Amino acid sequence: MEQQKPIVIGITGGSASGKTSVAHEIFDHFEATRSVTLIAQDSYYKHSDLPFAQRKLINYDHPLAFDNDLLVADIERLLHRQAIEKPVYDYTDHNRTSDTIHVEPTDVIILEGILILAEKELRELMDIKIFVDTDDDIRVLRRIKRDTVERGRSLDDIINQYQSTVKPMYHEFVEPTKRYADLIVPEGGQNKVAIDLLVTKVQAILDQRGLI
Ligand code: UZR
Ligand code: MG
Repeated sequence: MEQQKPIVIGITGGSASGKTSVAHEIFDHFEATRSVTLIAQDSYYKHSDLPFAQRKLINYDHPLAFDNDLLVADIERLLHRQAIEKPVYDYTDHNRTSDTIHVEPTDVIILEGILILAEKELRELMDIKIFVDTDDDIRVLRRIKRDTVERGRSLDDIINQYQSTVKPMYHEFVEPTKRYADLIVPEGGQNKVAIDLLVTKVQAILDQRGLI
């Protein structure tokens, strides 16, 4: 019998909105019982040959910063039950590394990133589209905490980036994609009711497709 189409869940929202947390909550729920893959659009930032000082200045919040062609191709491969070599991005170096991670096809594919709904081709591959909506002040505070600890940034760098690209690009490109979402989830990973509803819906689609 031909295998049923895997389910693709898209999770977007501004930087530090809680996308990754929502994605992990769903991942953790299904991991024990079936195959799940988590793909971050961040892994698909374009490779750059520019020197570090110039790479630092790239606008990483613009749709053109991503290699969306490769991302679409990889999701399509997974949908055809073929394995992919997922790129690995290094935030401290502002570049893609030469490593890749081998990813086998799975029944559930969770795709998360700031601009996944900005791309029509990507939207069309998703069964459920979620926008995580968290106030700007909360996001900037989270971003300061995260980027100093996890991404090797100084407070000055974070503030400069926020003012020069993160905030304007959020309003120009990210926030307008809310219109494409099936569901708007306030406050990300803390929202247990929304996560329960999502998990139930994902399960219903899996059952419907006979992916049990
Ligand atoms: P999330 N980003 C960097 O700061 N440096 C890079 O080399 C690549 C990306 C940031 C990017 C964006 N922007 O706001 C954020 N800037 O990573 C997206 N400036 O990641 O959604 O996890 O916050
Ligand atoms: Mg994230």
